[in-house]
Amino acid sequence: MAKDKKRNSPAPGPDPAPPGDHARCGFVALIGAPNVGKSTLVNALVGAKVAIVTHKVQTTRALLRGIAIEGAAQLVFIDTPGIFAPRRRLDRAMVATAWGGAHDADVVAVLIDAKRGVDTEAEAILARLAEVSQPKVVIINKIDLVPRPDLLALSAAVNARADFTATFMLSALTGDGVGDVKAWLASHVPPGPWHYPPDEISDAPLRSLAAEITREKLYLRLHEELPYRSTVATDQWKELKDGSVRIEQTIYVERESQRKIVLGKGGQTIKAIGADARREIAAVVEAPVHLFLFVKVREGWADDPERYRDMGLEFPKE
Ligand SMILES: Nc1nc2c(ncn2[C@@H]2O[C@H](COP(=O)(O)OP(=O)(O)OP(=O)(O)O)[C@@H](O)[C@H]2O)c(=O)[nH]1
Ligand SMILES: [Mg+2]
Repeated sequence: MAKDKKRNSPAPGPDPAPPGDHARCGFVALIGAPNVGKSTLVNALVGAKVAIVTHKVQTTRALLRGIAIEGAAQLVFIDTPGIFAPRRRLDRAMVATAWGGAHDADVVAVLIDAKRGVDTEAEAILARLAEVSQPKVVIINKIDLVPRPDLLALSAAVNARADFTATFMLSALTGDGVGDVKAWLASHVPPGPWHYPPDEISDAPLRSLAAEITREKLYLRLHEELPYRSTVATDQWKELKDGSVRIEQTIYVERESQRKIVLGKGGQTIKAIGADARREIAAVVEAPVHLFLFVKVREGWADDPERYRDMGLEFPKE
């Protein structure tokens, strides 16, 4: 299954039950401040890695759908970029995209980081929820990091600020409580036929996932501003006769000095990024992968409409 198609479930096991007359299907947007664990939760709900995760803020840049089946319901989770006070054009595009994702969903799930509580960013998001007309639930994530009694106070504080149909407390990392929210959503999304084939787990083509995986490795290896000054595109995806896949990707940076850092001394950094990415992409496509990474300086890529198309973002006029 090395083809650059949408990704199907790698999990063995019986096919999900055919939905029949009781089928339900709904879009659930996960919104919240950067780093609260939206992508980790989407992966936990889907049961496979469809979205990249890092310890850094602003990892997710565009909407991504992760698809799960729960009983007769197909749940389409929309992972969104973190919402914060945007400054640069790319920041504005990401935040506008996140709110757009919320407005297109049947249910909006607002994530709060249990450790951070209602900080300035959470406060700003909660204040804007009155504009969201869909049913809203709040998910307090990272409960593995705080004592239980603190959670009740946080739940009360959050519910005092917005009108939520339900409150969940979970750990996307350990999986504790993830099943409960999935079951609740399965019985609350609208009745109707499934939108996707039963075995589909993501709407993203493999070439986008592969670019995201490389970007994740870049975020993990590079520090400070550099990850935010770079983007990754898959330029070539070729299946070879021997069953392996040849992939060429370009990492765009804004300046020559940044290109030097991405390459590292004697090319060490790019080599390490490439090795990490290749391993993970090969596991996803279930075939040997030859990954070729190029680093290009494109001054002002963050103001170039074409890069936004690559990333799946609308290009903000200013
Ligand atoms: N301890 C703990 N860490 C978590 C949990 N969920 C997520 N994390 C960590 O929080 C960090 C951010 O996770 P992400 O899933 O990338 O967060 P996000 O909300 O998608 O972030 P952006 O895409 O930047 O908006 C990562 O280091 C995760 O491992 C959790 O339940 N417990
Ligand atoms: Mg994310």
